[in-house]
Amino acid sequence: MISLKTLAEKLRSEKKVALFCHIYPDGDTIGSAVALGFVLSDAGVPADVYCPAEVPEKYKFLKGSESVKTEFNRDAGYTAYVAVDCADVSRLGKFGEEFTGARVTTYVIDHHISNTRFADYNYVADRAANAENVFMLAKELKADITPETANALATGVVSDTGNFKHKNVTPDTLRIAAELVACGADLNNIYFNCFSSQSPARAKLFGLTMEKIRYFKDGKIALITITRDALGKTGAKNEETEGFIEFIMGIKGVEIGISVMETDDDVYKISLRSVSADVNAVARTFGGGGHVLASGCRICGEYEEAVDRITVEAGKYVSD
Ligand SMILES: [Mn+2]
Repeated sequence: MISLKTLAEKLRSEKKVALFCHIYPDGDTIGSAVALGFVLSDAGVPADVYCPAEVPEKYKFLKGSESVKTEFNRDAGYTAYVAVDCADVSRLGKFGEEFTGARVTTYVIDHHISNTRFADYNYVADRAANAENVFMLAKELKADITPETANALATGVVSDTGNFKHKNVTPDTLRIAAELVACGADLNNIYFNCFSSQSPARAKLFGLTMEKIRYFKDGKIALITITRDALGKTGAKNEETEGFIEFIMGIKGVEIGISVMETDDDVYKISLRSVSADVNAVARTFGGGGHVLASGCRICGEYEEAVDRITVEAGKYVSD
């Protein structure tokens, strides 16, 4: 693990940098990477942002998101690769091999406690959003925080804190948010784009999904299932299910929320949320991880079997 100061010094000495977002891109990985691109450019180091998937519709309002690339250009003369908001190399998706086999210096800038430190230089600080780490780095680099940079960073903070309502919010989160607003971040616009604005297809999928909530452990565990069939029927995209799991956490008595998304035949992407239980530990049992109150993993197998395995494991962490 390196200090912020060392990270800033090392990055400043690079000639050109490739920044990588994670699979199933969220507002924090996109916002952090786009902002870091602006910050590094301001510090005299040109940077390109790569994402293993298209930038989700809801983040396209961000200036800089239009330049995010999905196909890697190895001949661009990069001297360094930086993974942004990625807890482990699998989060890089199709760029994983390029990153691990890199002949250039690799860096990790992340905020997940489960981070595996898979780069040459790793900066991992347990802040609510990785965008906060990028903000601290920008200050260390004495880079100009333009309204564009502030909006990208604030999007990271807003999206990883559920608009400042998750338990991960600290006084520092709010102090950083205040500075971002002072630099021109428009929180109202960010909230609308990240949380409020939705397609009719998403609204329909929401209805179908919530109609079939399943309960375990006397209602202490609530589980939703997002099938490919429902996605197909409604026309909603996988990424549009963001926020579904937060909704079930509002159900009285629920301590752990589980979302089971069918991504392939007998392959399920599991997301976990909790009021206080350590769902990072639950996810780790299945080779995943994340944060204490929000984590995820993947389970392969038949649907009922996958549900059984995850609910039995999560059941060990609910109150008696
Ligand atoms: Mn994040």
